[in-house]
Amino acid sequence: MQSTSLNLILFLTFLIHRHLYSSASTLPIEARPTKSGYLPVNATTGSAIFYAFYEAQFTNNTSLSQTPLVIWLQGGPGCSSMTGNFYELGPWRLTPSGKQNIKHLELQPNPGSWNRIFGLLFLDNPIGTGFSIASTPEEIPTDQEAVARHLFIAIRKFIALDPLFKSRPIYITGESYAGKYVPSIGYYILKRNPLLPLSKRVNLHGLAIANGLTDPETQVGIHALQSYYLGLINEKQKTQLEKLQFEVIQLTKAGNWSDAADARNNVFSFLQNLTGLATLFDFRRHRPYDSYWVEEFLKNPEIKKALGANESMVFEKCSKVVGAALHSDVMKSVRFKVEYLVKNTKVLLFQGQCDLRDGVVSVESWIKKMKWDGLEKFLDAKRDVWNVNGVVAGYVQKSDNLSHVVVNGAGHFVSTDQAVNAQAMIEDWILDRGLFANKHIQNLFMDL
Ligand SMILES: *[C@@H]1O[C@H](CO)[C@@H](O)[C@H](O)[C@H]1NC(C)=O
Ligand SMILES: *[C@@H]1O[C@H](CO)[C@@H](O)[C@H](O)[C@H]1NC(C)=O
Ligand SMILES: *[C@@H]1O[C@H](CO)[C@@H](O)[C@H](O)[C@H]1NC(C)=O
Ligand SMILES: *[C@@H]1O[C@H](CO)[C@@H](O)[C@H](O)[C@H]1NC(C)=O
Ligand SMILES: *[C@@H]1O[C@H](CO)[C@@H](O)[C@H](O)[C@H]1NC(C)=O
Ligand SMILES: *[C@@H]1O[C@H](CO)[C@@H](O)[C@H](O)[C@H]1NC(C)=O
Ligand SMILES: CC(=O)N[C@H]1CO[C@H](CO)[C@@H](O)[C@@H]1O
Repeated sequence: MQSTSLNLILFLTFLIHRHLYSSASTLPIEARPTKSGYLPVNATTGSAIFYAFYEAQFTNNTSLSQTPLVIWLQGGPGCSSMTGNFYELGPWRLTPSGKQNIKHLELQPNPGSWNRIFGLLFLDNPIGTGFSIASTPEEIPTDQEAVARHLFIAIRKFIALDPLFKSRPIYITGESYAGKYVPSIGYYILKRNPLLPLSKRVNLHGLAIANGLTDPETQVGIHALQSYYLGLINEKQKTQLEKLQFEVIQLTKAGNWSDAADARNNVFSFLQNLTGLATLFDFRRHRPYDSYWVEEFLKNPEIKKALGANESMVFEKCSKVVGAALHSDVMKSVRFKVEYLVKNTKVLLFQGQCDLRDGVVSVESWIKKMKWDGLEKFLDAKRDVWNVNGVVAGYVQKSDNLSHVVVNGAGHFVSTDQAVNAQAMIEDWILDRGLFANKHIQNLFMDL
């Protein structure tokens, strides 16, 4: 498999200020996906979801037919999962290096890749995003039901690619705006499965959301307080920000969806202006996240060819067209879907601690509002200190099917900041190990 000392230089050299490429090479064999290409979602129109799949690096004696499959969905709305792939949790990460303004992009093995012991599937979702094809702009989903319908078709098409995929447990994960997508596809699968013959069901085993936007009306209410207690704004500014937040909530309650989404952007714009931070995605950063490199990398025709992507497509990290199609969806809540899911499958909510957009306080604000029998028990559960290799990595709170993890030393892009810890978390959660072990079973053994 991958040698950790391997360090491939792609000679994607260009002048940083003028964006001129000097030369380009193709994707090395080692870094190519196991499978990649298109999953058609509409035979009539030709719209299709682009995918890149990386098989598990180690499967030990577990047969491949039992090795979990993890699906990753980027947020946005309209941002490509290739950011997750090449900047966060994929097996090969782009790393800019070099002196002065001549930069090389290097692909380096990611020690925190999520495909160490699981198959890992990146989907560019919805159509129109990344390398995915929307035959007409009108076909791009404008709500979560349409997003889920396409994803369901794509996932089933993917499973059909290999007879070994059918029995593998599937975990659907994602970040940020995928706090909408993940519950929506999970809900859709659980509602559809019983109507289908066994052979056509999606073998869903769990859902995980990183720094997610799920219940926006609740989540938008916390920014003033969070920033105030971090010392980023004073009391007068807190009051001003609270007023803007209240406007978003009023517009949402009135069902004025588009204006509500604009008003939410205004909250961030105001907070940005007050704090002067490089990015609200991580209050510690002196520069924004470098995910821009992914876009440069994927503009290269040879790389597109190696990935099985349509070579004539111009890759954009985030699609404005998709963003616009889902603009009126932004403030709509999918909390009710999580309430349903947590009764029927396991759910993990995790956040990097330093995110000011969809961080810890933001997610906890809607967890508290869940209509769920297990909520009281969850809120009362012990919050464990979570160690990785003897160092505090964060905190884990778990009760029944719901797990909540705070990842220390991370912003919005958790795996970019804490790759190895995020890998430890996802592996333990999927395999019910460590702090994610079923507690009452553990106690049972201790009594013996
Ligand atoms: C495929 O596209 C056609 C034409 O736009 C539409 O009528 C049909 O509902 C679409 N099917 C799916 C599954 O989205
Ligand atoms: C796989 O199974 C064989 C036979 O049971 C055993 O000898 C070997 O140590 C196992 N390998 C791993 C990596 O678990
Ligand atoms: C939506 O809110 C705006 C104010 O931001 C207002 O001008 C507009 O009339 C509202 N639209 C509807 C349909 O209520
Ligand atoms: C933030 O500052 C920019 C640039 O000065 C300005 O255009 C924008 O209106 C400001 N946003 C808010 C909400 O004040
Ligand atoms: C690739 O994309 C272009 C432009 O979007 C489109 O015209 C063409 O049909 C696509 N080719 C294939 C093979 O899908
Ligand atoms: C947790 O999910 C399982 C399915 O994985 C379900 O059978 C169980 O009832 C759920 N537990 C609770 C307390 O809702
Ligand atoms: C699922 C599992 O137990 N995977 C193990 C397979 O083997 C590698 C390398 O020995 C271990 O690191 C994994 O934990």
